[in-house]
Formats: sequence, C-alpha cells, structure tokens
Amino acid sequence: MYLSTQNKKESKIEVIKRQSRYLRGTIKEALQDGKPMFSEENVQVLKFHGVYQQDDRDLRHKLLKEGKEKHYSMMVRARIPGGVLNPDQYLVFDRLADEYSEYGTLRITTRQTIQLHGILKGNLKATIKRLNESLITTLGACGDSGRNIICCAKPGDEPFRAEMREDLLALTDRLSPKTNAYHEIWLDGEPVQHSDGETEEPLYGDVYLPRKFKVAMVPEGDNCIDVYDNDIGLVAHIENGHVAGYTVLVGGGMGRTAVVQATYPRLASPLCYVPRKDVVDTILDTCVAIVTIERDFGDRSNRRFARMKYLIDRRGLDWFRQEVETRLGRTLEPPRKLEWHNGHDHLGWHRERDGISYLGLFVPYGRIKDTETMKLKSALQNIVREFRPTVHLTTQQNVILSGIPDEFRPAIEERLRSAGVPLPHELSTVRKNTMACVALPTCGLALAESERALPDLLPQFEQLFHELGLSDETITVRMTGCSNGCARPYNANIAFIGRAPGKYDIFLGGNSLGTALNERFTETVPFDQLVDTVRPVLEAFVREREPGEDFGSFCRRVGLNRFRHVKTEQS
Ligand code: SRM
Ligand code: SF4
Repeated sequence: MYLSTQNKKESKIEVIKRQSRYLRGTIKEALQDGKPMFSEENVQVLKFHGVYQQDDRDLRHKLLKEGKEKHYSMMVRARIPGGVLNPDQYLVFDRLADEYSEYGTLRITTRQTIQLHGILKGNLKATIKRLNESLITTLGACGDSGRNIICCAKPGDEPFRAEMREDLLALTDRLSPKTNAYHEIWLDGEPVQHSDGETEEPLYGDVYLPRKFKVAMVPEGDNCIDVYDNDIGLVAHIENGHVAGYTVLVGGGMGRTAVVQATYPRLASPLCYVPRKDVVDTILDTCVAIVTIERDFGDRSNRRFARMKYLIDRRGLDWFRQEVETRLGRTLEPPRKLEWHNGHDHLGWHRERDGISYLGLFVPYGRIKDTETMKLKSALQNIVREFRPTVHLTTQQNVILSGIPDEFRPAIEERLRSAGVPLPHELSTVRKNTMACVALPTCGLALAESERALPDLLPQFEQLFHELGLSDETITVRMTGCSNGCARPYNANIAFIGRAPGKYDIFLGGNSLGTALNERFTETVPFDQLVDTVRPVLEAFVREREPGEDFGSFCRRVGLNRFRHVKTEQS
C-alpha cells in the first residue's frame, strides 16, 4: 500500500517543468548548437514533445573504453488517437524510417502509436515537421499529461464505433497540452505574447500533471486493450447498436519498481456510470474532473508514487468519488456490472461490411522491419501504397488493414506470402498472444533484453505446448526488460520481467481478459532456465485443471507455493 514520504519538497522535475515556460525550455536554441545531445533540463521538457533522448546501449561499453562520448539519438513517439492512420500518414512514417532512423524501422507501441528510434538531433526538427505536415503530432505522446488515448482497434460500421471515435477525439482535444511552444520550436511558429496572469494551459497550469496520465476506451465485452491498466478506463455500454453510456474505471497502472516493495501494479476500480445521451459533454466533463483531482492532489514530491492509483489508495475510493461529485456539482450514478468475453487482438481476415474486409496481421513484437527471411516493412509499404487501406495500430503491437474490397484479398495475400510474412492462421496460438517491450538497445531503463530475447524463447514454448497438448490453449506470454510494465506483463498468464542482464523474475496467473493480475512465482531466473522453471506448473495444469478452467484461474485456485517447492528441489 501507499507509503510515500510526507516530504513536501517538490521533485526536481517539477522545478524543470515550471521553469520551462510552458514547455519551451531552451530547446529551440539547443537545436542550433551543433551538439549531438540536449541538456538534462531540455531532455525532461522534450518528453512532452514526444521525444526521448537515448543512446545506443550496444555501443555504450565499447565507446566508454575508447574514451568516447555515448552515441546519442532520439526516439520520436507520435500521438495517434485510437491508432488510426490513413494510408498517406502511414507512408510518411515508413519514409521517415528510411530517411532518418538509424535503425530503419517503425515500432508499433503497446499504446497504438508509432515510435521512430535512432533519430539524430540534427534530423529531429525535420522529422517532427514532416509528421506535422501529415497532421500527426508528437505533442503529449510522452510527458506528464494525457497520453495517447487507446481504443479497441476493431474496424466496423456499427454506429457505436463511430460514437466512441467521436468521444475519443473530443477527449483527446480536451486533454492535449495547449502550449504554443510546439509550433514555435518545430514549426517555425511566431512566439505568443503573454499578458500578466494569462495561462497557456487552462487545464494543466504551468507544472502540468504530477505524472503521465493514461485513458482507454472499449466497448463492453471486448477487452483487447487491457482497459483496467489505465488511469481512466471508459467502458461503453452498447444498446441497440449505440453507446448508451460509459462505466468509468479509475486508478489502473502497471508500473512498479522491483526493489521498492511499496510500488505495485493495480487494476482500475469501477467509479460510476455516465450516460451519453445526445451529447458527449457529460463524459468529457467527468474525465476532466478526474484529471484535475490528480493534478491537485497527486504526489509531486516523489515520482514513484505520483500516479493516480496511489492517490486513490491513499485517500480511498469514497473520497475520490465525493471529490469528483463536488467538482461536477452532481451525484454520480453507480457503475454498471461489466462482462468480458474477448481479450484477443483482432487478427486474420474478417468481414467489415458488405463486400469489404479487414486483415489483422501479427507484427513480431511491434517491430516493422525487413529481415533476410521476412520483408514486413516492404510488404506493408507496397500493400498500403497499392490498395490504400486504413491502417489501425493495435495495443498488442499488431496492425489491422481495413476497408479492403474482397476482390483484393488474393493479391494482398500473395504480396505477403512472397515477402515471407505469415498470415495469422499459420502461426501458433501462443505466438499470437505474446508481447515484448522495446528494452535494449534503446531503452535507458532496461535491465535485460526483451524484444530481442523473446523470439529465442518462443520456439521452446511452442515445443513445450505441443508436448503437453496445449497448442490450442490461449496462454498469454509477455516479456519486459524491467519492472516498469510497458508490455503490461502483470496481466499475462506467464510474464518474464527483466531483473539483471540475462535474468528474469517470473510472474504467473493473470488472464487473457485482462481482468486479473498475476503474482510473482520466482526471481532472477537465468534466461536458459525460463521454460524449465515454468514447465511443472504447466504440467500440473494439464493434469489437474477443472473443466473449462484457464491457466490463470488454475494458478489462483491451487496457489503457486507447491510449485515453488518443486522448483527448489530441481535446482
Ligand atoms: Fe513505457 C518508461 C517504452 C507503454 C510504463 N516506456 C518508458 C520509456 C520511455 C523509458 C524511459 O523512461 O526512459 C521506454 C522507451 C523505450 C524505447 O526505447 O522505446 C518505454 N512504454 C514503452 C513502449 C514503447 C513499449 C512498447 O514496447 O510498446 C510503450 C509506448 C506506449 C505509448 O505509445 O505511449 C510503453 N509503458 C507502457 C505501458 C503500457 C500501457 O500504457 O498500456 C506501461 C504500463 C502502464 C502504466 O503506465 O502503468 C508503461 N513506461 C512505463 C513506466 C512505469 C510508469 C509507472 O507508473 O511507474 C516507465 C518509467 C517511468 O515512467 O518512469 C516507462
Ligand atoms: Fe524499457 Fe522497462 Fe519499459 Fe521495457 S518495461 S521499455 S525495459 S522501461
């Protein structure tokens, strides 16, 4: 539970934010200084602009030994509400990856955006400007404000999908930073003149939020996005094909710090039900009221405890509800009961509407690239250019191409086949249910490999699942390079969480519907023992499961202690 220090001194980052003059810092000047990197203050401010300064960690040690500077480059993260791109927008990312990314790849993130890694400082402005010309912003993709709002990516022409999209875009607008700094720095905009007491940020003020803030939307039943992992989750109740209203969930978050016991992942709690009626204002106002509570009461002294989940646990959900009611000036309706039947991504061919289909493609760990055996980047580029589908990024790091007339299906399949890109039905169930965060070589917080390690582990799991007759069973496997939880590992049935180079903590339980958290099974297991360590639990699952019982429910029913004992005897 919450144990933050009561030290009220604001953290260093709060001071940097306030002094940044609404996110200007000295970034504009630094772009001209000829250095390969930004100062620490600008690095913090840049995050709000969707930019992370990183260095290639594969080279770090060698460069250090040679007495050289780190190899700096920037990660640029776009904000793509609901993950929807038109074909031209997708192709801009594709071209920018070729022109400016040192890695030449696109990275679909677990929040439906694209990251370009390895952008040198000298190419940063051109990259952001080019995105902007295609009406894509990076403002608010990172930093302490409302992040990219995620939504179930399933295409379809049901009225409720359009209504949810309308609400998502309106909410995106309300929660976006409003500072003119972005225009001034990246788009050569004129500086604004301020009169005394005027604020550029009516919602956030000059110190923004205490921490990142995440919002997610789903239609009830289909939790393909892990809605409970967000600061605010909006679950749409569908009646007669329309959104009747939303159950609002609050206080979700995955982040924890392995060595700080008082940090923990938390599933969001149901707060209230908000009818949609004919206008979307009520749900927007409710979300804004919630954001302002975090703004006013969130911990600004210790960033480890600054997420809204800790505020809610510290003050209690009843206090939180009363605070929302006071700010809205009305009583909240109780939340509705929620039921879930799906947690899978929407892979494969599906009917979208008459004569039109969509295709969900598995993208290995979100990385769109060309390799010797699989030319995924080229294939997608060709298909998008020729057939012009809408491109939907999913929160499971995959891609959906929609709006495809049925007569194009054979040609698209042919393009994929000749590029060595498998269709989802050709992949094992476990493979389609895996996720890995970026980790090395770009993530500065990674303790172990993830995106580059999971591909070596998966064939071993496929073999084990085959041996145990579990090939058709949905068992989610997620890996991260540290405990921060970027691939939402604490929901997974099996999670490997980096603790040190080549060593992982194993968490078991969770479920594929995203409604349960797993628990730590064992710590600091070497990479080559991961599969064998999990094996006894899977074997027991096959022997002892009750009819219809899934792996996560089994783990929770029997408890993990008896397997910890088996593991100790073996090792
Ligand atoms: Fe994350 C920090 C990558 C989704 C929790 N995350 C980072 C940074 C920026 C590292 C850093 O601070 O220096 C990583 C950049 C790596 C790189 O080289 O690209 C990073 N996070 C990612 C992405 C790219 C992972 C991926 O493989 O897709 C995801 C980008 C999402 C986006 O488009 O906005 C990503 N991060 C998440 C999620 C999942 C989600 O939101 O659904 C979480 C858990 C949910 C949550 O927020 O609670 C998550 N990232 C964190 C945390 C822990 C936050 C906390 O509350 O403690 C950090 C560390 C931090 O903020 O201090 C972090
Ligand atoms: Fe980096 Fe850790 Fe997030 Fe992975 S989970 S991307 S290692 S911060």
